[in-house]
Amino acid sequence: MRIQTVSTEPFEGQQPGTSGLRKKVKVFQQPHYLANFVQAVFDSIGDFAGQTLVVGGDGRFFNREAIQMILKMAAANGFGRVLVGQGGILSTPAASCVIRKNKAFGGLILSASHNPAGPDEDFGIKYNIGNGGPAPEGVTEAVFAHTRNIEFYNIVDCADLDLDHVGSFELAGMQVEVIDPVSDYAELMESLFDFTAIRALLASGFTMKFDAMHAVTGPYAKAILEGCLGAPAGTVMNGEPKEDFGGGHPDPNLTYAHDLVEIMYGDDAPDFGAASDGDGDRNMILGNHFFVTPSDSLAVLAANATRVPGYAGGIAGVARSMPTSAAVDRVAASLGLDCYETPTGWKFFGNLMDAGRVTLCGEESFGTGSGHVREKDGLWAVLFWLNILADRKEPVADILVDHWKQFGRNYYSRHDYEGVDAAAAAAVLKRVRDQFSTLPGTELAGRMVSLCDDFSYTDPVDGSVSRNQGVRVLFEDGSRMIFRLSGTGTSGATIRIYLESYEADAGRHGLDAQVALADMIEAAASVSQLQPLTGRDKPTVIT
Ligand code: VG1
Ligand code: CO
Repeated sequence: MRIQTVSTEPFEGQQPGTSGLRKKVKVFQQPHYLANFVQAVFDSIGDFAGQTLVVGGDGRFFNREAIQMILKMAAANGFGRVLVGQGGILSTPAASCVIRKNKAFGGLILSASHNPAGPDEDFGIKYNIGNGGPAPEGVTEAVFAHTRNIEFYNIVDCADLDLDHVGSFELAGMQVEVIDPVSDYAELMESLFDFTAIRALLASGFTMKFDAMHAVTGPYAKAILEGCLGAPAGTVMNGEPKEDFGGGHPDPNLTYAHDLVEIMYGDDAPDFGAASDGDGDRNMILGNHFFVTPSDSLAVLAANATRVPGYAGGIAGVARSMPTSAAVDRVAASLGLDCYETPTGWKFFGNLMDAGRVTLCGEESFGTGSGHVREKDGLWAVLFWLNILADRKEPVADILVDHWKQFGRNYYSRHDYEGVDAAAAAAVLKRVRDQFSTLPGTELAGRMVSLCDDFSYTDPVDGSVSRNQGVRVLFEDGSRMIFRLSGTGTSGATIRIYLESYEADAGRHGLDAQVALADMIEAAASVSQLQPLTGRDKPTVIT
C-alpha cells in the first residue's frame, strides 16, 4: 500500500454554508473536488496524529464513493483510527453521539439533509469537532481559505474497503472500525427517556406512525420504536433507506411529508404522527388532525421537560435561532431560565451547550435538540413527545391548547421562495434594508414598527461576532417580520420570510396561522416589493 501525494488545483466556491458544503452530485464527482475539500479540512483542524475520526452519512447517492475516499485520505494523513457506520450509514445525530462517546477528534458527515438525492441531485459534507457539533465559523472559514490555496492531497492507493460488515481491519497503519450505526444512539435514547412508560403507552391502544421518508432514520426508528418499544410492525413507514430517497424530498413538513399528512388528516387517523428528514436531524410532530409548529414544539418540550427522566432535574436554559418564534421565550421567562437568540444553524448552539448555559435548543426549520449530542435530533424529539404523552395521557391537540392558554399563542409561519434569481433575491433584501431608517415609528399591519436591523450575534462564550444574519422588522407588540437568504441551497437563491404575531387572548387561539397572519403577510409583500422584484406571486413552500 502506497501513500500518494496527488497534485491538484483549487476549485471555486468550496465555501461551507449554513451546514457544510452542499453542491450537486455532478459537482462532487469532478476529479479531485471532494479530495480537495477533505484535505482542506485536515489542513485546518490542528494536530490529529493518531487520533480518531468518525465518518458516516445519510446513505444518499455518492455516499459510498465519498466514504471510500475519505477513509483512504484519513489514513494517508495520519489518523490513528476511523469509526465508520456499517454500509457508510450514520444519521447526523448518531454521528454526533459516536464522536462524543468515543472522544473522537472530530467527524465527517456526508449529507445534504432534506435536499433530494440521486445522480442529478445534491450531496454534502461537513466537519464536526470533538464536542460532536458542527465546526464553528472560525474553522469553516479556515477550511475555505485552504481550499483556495490547495496544491496537494494525500491518499492511500488501494482497492476499495469492505464497509458492509461490522468488524475492524488495518489500513496503512490506521485502524478502521466498522460499527453498527444504531446501537450507541439507541443506548443514549434509552438513558434519557422512560422506555417502560412509552412501551405501556404503545401497548394501551395508543396509535402512531413514523415516516422515515426513505431516508436514514428508517433503521433507527425500526430498531427503537418497533424493536425496543414494541410499536407494531408497520409503524415506521417508508423505512427502507434508498440512495435517491425514493425520488422524494425528505423534508418533514406539511408539503413534503404528504404520505404521513394524508394519514394524520384522514379517517381513523392515529393519535400521533412524526417524520424525520434525509439525515435524521429534523422532526415534524403531528397529532390527530393537528400540526405542531416546530417553534411550539420546542416550547412544549421546555415546559414539560421535568416529566422526562433525562431532564427531571430541570434544564439549565434554552436557546432558539433568531427566526424561530418566541414561544419558548415565554416558557423560559415563567421558569426563570435564560433564553438565548442565535443566528440560523446548529453550530451556534455548541458553545452555549458546552458552557452548560442551555439544555434545550431549537429552530423553526423542524430542528429540536438538547445537550445529549451537539446536533439537532429528529428521533430524540419524537421520543421526547412520546414520553410526555405517556405521562400526560392527553391528546397532542389538548396539550397545545392548554399550552397556549397558559402562555399565549405565537402565530407563526415561514414562506419560502425557492429558485429565485440571485440578483433579484438580493434586491428584495436591499429593498427592506433601504427602509431601515424610515419604517420605525410608522404603522404596518396595524402595528407600530419599533426597530429594523440586520441581526448580529456576539457569542457570549467566546466573543465571536456573526453579522448579517437576517433582516428584521420588529414591532412594538412583539410581532416580527424577518427576511433571510438560505445558506443550504444548491441552485439559485431561496428567500425566506418569517412571520410572527403574538396572541394572548385564548378566545382567538383557534385560527389558521395563514389567516391570523394575513395582514403581516400582506405587509411583508409591500415592504419587500417581492412580487415586482422577483416575478413571484406566491411562495413555493409554506411551513
Ligand atoms: C436551513 C434551516 C436552518 C437549518 C439548516 C440546516 O438553513 O433554515 O434552520 O439549521 O437548514 O438544517 P438555511 O440557511 O437554508 O435557511 V439540515 O436538517 O439541512 O442539516
Ligand atoms: Co437535516
